[in-house]
Amino acid sequence: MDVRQPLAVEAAPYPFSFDPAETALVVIDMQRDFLEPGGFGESLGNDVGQLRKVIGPLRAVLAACRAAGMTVIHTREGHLPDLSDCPPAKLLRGSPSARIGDPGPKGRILVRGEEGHDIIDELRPEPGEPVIDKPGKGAFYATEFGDLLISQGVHKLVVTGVTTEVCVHTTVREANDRGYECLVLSDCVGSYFPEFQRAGLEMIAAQGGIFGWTAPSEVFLAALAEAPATSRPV
Ligand code: C5J
Repeated sequence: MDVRQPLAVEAAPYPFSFDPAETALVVIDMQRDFLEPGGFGESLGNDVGQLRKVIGPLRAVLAACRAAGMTVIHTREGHLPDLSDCPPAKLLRGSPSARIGDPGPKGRILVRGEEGHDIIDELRPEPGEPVIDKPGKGAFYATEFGDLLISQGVHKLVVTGVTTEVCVHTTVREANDRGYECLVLSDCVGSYFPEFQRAGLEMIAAQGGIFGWTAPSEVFLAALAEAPATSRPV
């Protein structure tokens, strides 16, 4: 008989319970293209410095989840070098200073294999941690993410990364529709726009948790620290 008790995080709109053995930490798009000058984020006119405050808290969460033996999955938004997986509607949208596929200081903008497309050094995946390359904003669309969650026996997600109102929201909404319960860590997700950060977090937990829960990382870390050694996967 399994006598493990789930852990509880003091979250909004009410406590989020989880078993670390069946929960994945998802780190969304912490790529140079979004966080460093000369990439996709800056080409759209954004102040990329806004996202850097996420790095410190997310490093602490990543370390704790790894130590607890939780599944850790990273994602990267980007396209094949021939851009065959980039719909014209995305490629031609707006009037950025540089478009997807154009050359930039860190290689071609938002193209797989380029320096700018990769995850920042501070949050580099460890060997064995899956990295999902996605052409869209959501992690499920046109990727192996859904199958991976099923094969790993994952039922709940702790979601982090950038940006709150775009790829984080899209992924959490996709996950919610597929039956996953998602906790979004409020200081481990970031937006270029402070007002979108606030509203984006409020939307998730509004209406009784319409598509998820939110909590600061320190509260999640406190709950994870309660995990008995025996409940940790090896
Ligand atoms: C955007 C993302 N904002 N990772 N991508 O285009 O949120």
